Amino acid sequence: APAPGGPRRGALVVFEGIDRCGKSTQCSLLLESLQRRGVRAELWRFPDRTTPIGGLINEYLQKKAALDDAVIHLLFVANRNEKREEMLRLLAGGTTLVLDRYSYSGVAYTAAKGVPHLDAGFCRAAETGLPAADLVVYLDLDPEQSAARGGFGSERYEKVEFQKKVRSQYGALADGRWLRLDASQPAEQLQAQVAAAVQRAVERAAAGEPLGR
Ligand code: DGP
Ligand code: NA
Ligand code: NA
Repeated sequence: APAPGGPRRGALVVFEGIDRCGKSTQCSLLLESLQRRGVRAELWRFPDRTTPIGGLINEYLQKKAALDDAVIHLLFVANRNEKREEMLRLLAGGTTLVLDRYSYSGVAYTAAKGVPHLDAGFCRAAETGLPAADLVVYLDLDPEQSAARGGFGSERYEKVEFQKKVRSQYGALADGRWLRLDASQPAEQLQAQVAAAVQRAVERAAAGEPLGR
């Protein structure tokens, strides 16, 4: 339970899915609805391309830099860890964090490459120490459909064949905190389901359910 009179912790809500599944739209809609209801909340995205490490990741994703698969993976991990303390501080102070991608992208995208020494077990171990999501909203979409959406194809991983492998990796990650939604639904319909689940996660966090690792 929270300390008497102390702040009620915020919830860690993570959006995951293949490229162009509609995560960014749903994240923005959610942030607006939380703020309208007076819930203190921030929206972050990973990778955070604004840090020096994020700059390297950006060059890799834009195919301006070639990097070894282990090296780029560990840069993504480092990019999450460089925000770790700030995440913990905000959550403890009562701010709900909405993340557009997080550790689950790390596991799904790197394991999808099929490099033997970078399997899902290795990727999961690399995330140890980061706070676990209270709720993962997984927006499930057929890669053929995401490919038909605007902008698909410009960055490194945006190829239908690879996205199919990412989707199957995501399929193996689901646990009790995972809400799978059909991302082919209209955005408003999807948002209603997201908002209901997030409301429950925010209430559980405020009631003192401990943050996982
Ligand atoms: P965006 O979400 O549009 O900023 O794109 C980020 C891209 O990077 C997307 O294709 C998913 C991928 N990605 C995110 N995190 C990781 C990670 O930890 N490892 C790998 N290999 N790829 C990641
Ligand atoms: Na992308
Ligand atoms: Na995105």
